[in-house]
This record gives sequence, C-alpha cells and structure tokens, in this order.
Amino acid sequence: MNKKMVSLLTVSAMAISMMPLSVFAEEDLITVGYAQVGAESDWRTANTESFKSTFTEENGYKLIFDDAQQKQENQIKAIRSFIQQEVDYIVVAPVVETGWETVLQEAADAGIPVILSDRMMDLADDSLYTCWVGGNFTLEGETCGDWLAKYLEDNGRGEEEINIVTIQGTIGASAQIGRTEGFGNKLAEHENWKMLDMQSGEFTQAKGQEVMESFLKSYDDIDVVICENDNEAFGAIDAIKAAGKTCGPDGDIIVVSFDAVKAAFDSMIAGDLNATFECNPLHGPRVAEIIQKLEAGEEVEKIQYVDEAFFDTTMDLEAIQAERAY
Ligand code: GZL
Repeated sequence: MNKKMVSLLTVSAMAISMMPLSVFAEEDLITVGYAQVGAESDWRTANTESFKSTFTEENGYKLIFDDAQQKQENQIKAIRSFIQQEVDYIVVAPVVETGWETVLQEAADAGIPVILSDRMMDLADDSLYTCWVGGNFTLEGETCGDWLAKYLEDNGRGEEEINIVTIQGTIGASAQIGRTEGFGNKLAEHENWKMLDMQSGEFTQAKGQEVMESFLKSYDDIDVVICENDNEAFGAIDAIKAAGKTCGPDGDIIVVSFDAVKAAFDSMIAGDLNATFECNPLHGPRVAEIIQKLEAGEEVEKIQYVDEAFFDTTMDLEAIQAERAY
C-alpha cells in the first residue's frame, strides 16, 4: 500500500475516533421535557446547566427544554406542548406551588410521568407527580436563624435589640415559603429580634437592590438583612453601599443569603456578605437516576432532599470555592 493510502487511512481513522459516540439510535432515546422556571439567578443557571449536561444524546436522552421566564402560564403551555409531543417524562421546576392540578391531570391522562425538581407543588392528589427532588427550604431558614443567633452571641450582641428586614423570593415559591417559615421559627425564639419588614425581591439582583433601597429609606437602624437568594444579596449590598453604609463582618449591616453560588463566595471573600446557606442546584444527575430506576420498573422515593451546608467568613472560603462545582 503506498504512503498516500496509509496517510489517508490514518487521517480517516483519527476522524472517526474523534466523533462523539452516540451509541443510541434516535428511536431508543428517552425524551424528557423540562419546564424550567426561567434564568433569574446564578442558581437557576447552574440548575439549567446540570440538566443540559446530563440529558444528552450521548447519555441516551433527547431533552426538550423550555424557559418560562418566571411565568406560570408559560410553564403550563410547555407541559401541554410536551404532552402533544408524547415525551417519555416531564420534569417541572414549578415557579409557584399552586395552580397545577388541571395540567398535571392532562399529563396523567396521557400516561406521562411527572417528576418535580427544585420547588414543590401544593396538590390535593399527590399521585399526580411521581416524585420530587430538591432542597429542604424550611431547614435552610432555620439553619440561617441558628447561625445568626450564634454570630450575634460570638460578637457580644446576644442580648441586644436586633432589627431585621427580609428580602423574600418569588411569593408562593417553595423556596420563599420554606425560608420565610424556617427563619420565622427562629425569630420566635428571640424576643430581642424584631422583623421590621418583608418584601419580595423576586429572586433577582435588580429587584433586591430596589427593595433594599426602600428599606433604607424607611428604617435608619437596620442591623440584619435576610436575602432569600444570593442575587438579591448582591443587589442589597449595592444599595447599602450607595446609601453610605457598610456591610459584612465589620459593617453596619449583617447580610445573609441562600444558594451558595460561586459569586456568593466572591462576595464573602470581599467582606460584603456574611454567610450563605446552600441550596444544591445540581439536580440533573439525580433526576436521571430516578428516570433510569423508573425505566427498570423500580420504585422511587416520593420526596428526595439534596445535601446542603452553609458557608461564612470564618471558613477558608478560597479553598472551599476551588472544590465546588457551581
Ligand atoms: C431554590 C430555587 C430558588 C433559588 C433562587 O431551590 O427554587 O430559585 O434559591 C432561584 O436563586 O431563583
């Protein structure tokens, strides 16, 4: 065989070896419709990436992804579209807890299992969904309250009158309901803590800044702001600084938040954010594991909490951040 033939064969062999091996025929792919809330926060971005990197053709899936821009009517439309496309599974991260019975019944009538990811639905008939994977939002709120009590005690402020404001998440979302309830359980344990005000920041940075600006105009003695996600905290910090005040461990106002995304570590390292309470967004692999079990005819647990921690400025944040996936 002449040299030209050998080099041609070598090149084509290399080209074939570099092609992504999709060992699944089109008709064997498991089709998954994912009705995502939107793209409102760093947490949501990481959650979306977790699904898109898990539900690939190489892994045996066809993902149909919909971004509802935080509107329930768009999620309902997406679910109906998935039903029409006769997907094998529907996954929903419900923007709010109520208003799902009708469309879930349509999915049940079509014989399509529904898996809830991230936030919960408030349903009279829980047979309308197969299972739920997410964070324990009430526990997150209670852990935040316990952290604040210890932080104040450690800083000699355990008996001081403490004025608190809360920037809530999207009203009616499980994460908002749970975090507000959980922190409220701890607020009730401290008669020297006073909740001055609570308003929704819609889980966004822009709205979080707007709400904090209004709080600062209304109250001149805020000691703590509870932000129900990191992006609201970034906005609140901007508002605090613009008002000529300081925040973080050595500041006028203690700032705490939820999610523990990468940018929250940056903010703690910069001395702005005091602590963040984790809500793991990497639900893709968990949901794929559930689908594989269902495909094999196995039972799956109805409620599946993900593991969560918290992080504050007393920790080696650079080292921790370097190890984290989001
Ligand atoms: C929590 C999730 C929340 C995050 C926010 O599981 O529903 O929605 O805390 C996101 O960042 O917007």
